[in-house]
Amino acid sequence: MKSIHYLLLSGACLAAFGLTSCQEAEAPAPVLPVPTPEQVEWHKLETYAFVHFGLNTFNDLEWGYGDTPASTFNPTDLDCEQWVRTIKAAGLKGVILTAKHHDGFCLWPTATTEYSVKNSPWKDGKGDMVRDLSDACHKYGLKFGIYLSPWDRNSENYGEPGYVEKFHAQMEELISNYGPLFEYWFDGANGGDGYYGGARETRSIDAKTYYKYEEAREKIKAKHPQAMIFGGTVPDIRWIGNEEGWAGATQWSLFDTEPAVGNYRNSVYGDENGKKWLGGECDVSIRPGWFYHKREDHLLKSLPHLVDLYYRSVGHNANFLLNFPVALNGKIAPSDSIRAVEWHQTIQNDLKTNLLAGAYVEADNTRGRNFSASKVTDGDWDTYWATKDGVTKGSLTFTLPSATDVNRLMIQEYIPLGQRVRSFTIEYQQDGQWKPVQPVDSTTTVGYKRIVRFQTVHAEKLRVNFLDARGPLCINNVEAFLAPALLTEPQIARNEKDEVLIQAGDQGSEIYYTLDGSEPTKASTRYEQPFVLNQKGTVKAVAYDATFDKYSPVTTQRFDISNTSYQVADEKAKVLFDGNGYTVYYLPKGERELTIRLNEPQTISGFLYTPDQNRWASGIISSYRFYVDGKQVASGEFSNIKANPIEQEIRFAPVKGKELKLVSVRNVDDVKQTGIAEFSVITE
Ligand code: FUL
Repeated sequence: MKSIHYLLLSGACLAAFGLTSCQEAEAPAPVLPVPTPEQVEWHKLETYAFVHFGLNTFNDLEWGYGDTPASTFNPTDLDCEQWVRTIKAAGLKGVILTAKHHDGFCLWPTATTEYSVKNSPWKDGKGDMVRDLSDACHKYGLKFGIYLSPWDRNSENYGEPGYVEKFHAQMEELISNYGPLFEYWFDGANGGDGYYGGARETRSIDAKTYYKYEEAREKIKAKHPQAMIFGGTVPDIRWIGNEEGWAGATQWSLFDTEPAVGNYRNSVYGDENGKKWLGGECDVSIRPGWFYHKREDHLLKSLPHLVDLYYRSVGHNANFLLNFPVALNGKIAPSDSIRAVEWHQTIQNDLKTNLLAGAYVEADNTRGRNFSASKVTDGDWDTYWATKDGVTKGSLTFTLPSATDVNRLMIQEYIPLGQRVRSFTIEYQQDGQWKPVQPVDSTTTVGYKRIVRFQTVHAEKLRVNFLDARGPLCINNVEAFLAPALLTEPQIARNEKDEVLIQAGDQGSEIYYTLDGSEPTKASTRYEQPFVLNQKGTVKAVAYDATFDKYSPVTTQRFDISNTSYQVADEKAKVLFDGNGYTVYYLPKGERELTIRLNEPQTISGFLYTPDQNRWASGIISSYRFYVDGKQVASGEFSNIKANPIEQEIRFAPVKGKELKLVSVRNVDDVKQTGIAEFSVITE
């Protein structure tokens, strides 16, 4: 009986696929480079958290200079378990703590410097925050990681060999006492200026050699073989090249150049010809800054924004590192906790029901029965569909149990054998006709995970056509979903003529707005065309989709005095007030001062400077002085503006005046030409 059954089966195999597809076949040879088993495990984490907390928090800074006293560190209600509960509820698998940021202040009682929690009032100097957080992680089953800034603006011997010894000793304390660690972060910032034990000067080092990263790596790996090293000269993973939280749709986990030396241009996409496996990590803060600033309370990233980032990081074959700027009381603000949890719930809901469960799947080429098409739906990560040697294209066709709406497709390659797919397309069959889906972004690489979002279609069948690959195809998982609509909030801008323009994030939605501070609904004024707002005011707008009866989150935009109140000598400088961060005014070469006259004197309490928002912008101011009627009212640095070129808000004691002068003391990368995209005074 058994043998008859076998014969029948073989006959069916012969008829359906030809002989070889029904035989056991050898696995395809790896296509180099391949990830280490530890790198594979890191990819599987997908999302985890960052916490930025320290002296900066208490001094309202992004990059402390290293001169604010340790005594200013005083969280009243520090609760690392609260952080961990939030992080866990947000589905994040671990947390990386800024044990020391660029200001040099250590969150553990290190023996290497007096600049630490032991000289703060917190727990009478007996606290150890690294311990508290690692214990909390242990208790709640989260992974724990360390950020130790190489740059130290407090240390007197920064720049000399003595500092490197100290830096390694700090690392030794951290790797010896707080494991196990899943990630170790060496930040790339080396800005130069610092307190340096009172010297208050600019010091530069050669990041490639100074910190002895090769030795550091050996020490870390000896104790934490599983820890992924970020940054330095011998990393395991790479920065994605922006602090906005997204990776290119084409996303190779391969890389060639040395990330530590600052060639970040390929970072967004990786490098198909890269000789190393360096998966991308997308770091982003849930607020504009990495540290907590009360002035950013209303700038928490919206739910649609964060969900979009998930699809453009994890869905683009990269990991997502979401930062929480812990507040002054030592807790994650309730608004941030709630947002992170709703973010996680939204994604879970989007990807809840796999529509391919129970689908019949066929392939046009199969290596052997142990690599059959059904391996992509068997729920086993380590089994995969593979094509024969020399076959680098092929398609998978899924017949759905019943015709259904669908708008997401997830594909995974079996990366232990290397990253292969270069491009693919997705089609659906409706009423017997094959048509292409309309994807949100290009369908090129796959890698560990690719999630394609496309306009909802009603499909009887789905087909993935792999068009090109670096070797035989090895696909271990394909899933499809129907995610509910999530409306993006509108964008509001005011141009040089004071016209307010509101743009919807999604096609087909209606926009409603208010000018009196109330929450807009479909009963508010409908936005049809730009309108004039030639005075100070707040515009609130919402998108509404009548088909789903759904609202987007509300966008709130405050505008200060009229954009026609400013006079500039050079006509070209009008772009400073056009509400568009992509149009830039460059001062004539070598000039560093921009003078702006107001039509009438105003009481000014600050200004906003927006640097060029284009990628790889040049001419960004990093240190400034600001004058009102010839009197200097503010000076300082725009911390971290190179990596995170967001709008900068500077406040000072109110002063009445008419003539404003913004002086660039230093530009990023010391370039000669100074650029300004947007400028506004703050008069409240
Ligand atoms: C940057 C740092 O300079 C920022 O302050 C922040 O820590 C971010 C994660 O990395 O390079």
